[in-house]
Amino acid sequence: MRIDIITCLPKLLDSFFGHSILKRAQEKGIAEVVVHDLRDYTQFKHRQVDDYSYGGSAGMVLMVEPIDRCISTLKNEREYDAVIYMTPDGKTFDQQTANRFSLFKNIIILCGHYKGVDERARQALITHEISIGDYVLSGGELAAAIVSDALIRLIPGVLSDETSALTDSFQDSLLAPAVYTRPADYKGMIVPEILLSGNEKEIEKWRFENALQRTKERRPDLYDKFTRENDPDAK
Ligand code: 6GU
Repeated sequence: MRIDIITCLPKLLDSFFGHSILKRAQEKGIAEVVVHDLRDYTQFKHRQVDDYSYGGSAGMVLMVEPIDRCISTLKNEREYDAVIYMTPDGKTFDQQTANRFSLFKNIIILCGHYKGVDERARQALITHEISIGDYVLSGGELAAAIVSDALIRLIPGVLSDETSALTDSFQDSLLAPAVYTRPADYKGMIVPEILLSGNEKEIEKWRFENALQRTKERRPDLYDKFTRENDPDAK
């Protein structure tokens, strides 16, 4: 997968993609993240990429022209499956969307800033508008990093234990069960005995029940959805 990220703050993203799983995925050639500075695509002096909003509402708006030039340059180089704009008024990102997007070969992610981007850039160039939740960030960079991380870790070969992405919270609409490591007794807090038993079938059963219980307590909305979808008498 290749992800091209367009931003006015490229330095904000460099360190994030230069570390851990994301760095290794890039070294293995499984994923490639290329960060583009929107200011390289403007024809205005002082590398200006934003301007006052027509009609006079507060805040600066990213201009359509440099965005168009940057996206057009990329599209001339290869085909893209999606051009995603990170915006708080987009569709809320979730694991299902991550699964779907992780199958894409090439994507562009445009980071908004200030008061957003000129509406014409959204209409003419963007295929998907994505938010990461109901709160406002000062820019789309962190959101783009979050979406990229969620996609890249799903690509086969990125995680060393390939099954581990399948057992994530949300992957089967339940939260993940509790996990423990050594020591088995820490200050009197003991690991559930079944996990030390070596009985794989019983352990699997314990994990499922733990996941179910946790989901019921922490996310009743997910729990209700899960029980509805898995109730043989329903529908
Ligand atoms: Cl994608 N961008 C910004 N600026 N704020 C957000 C967001 C995105 N998602 C939630 N809040």
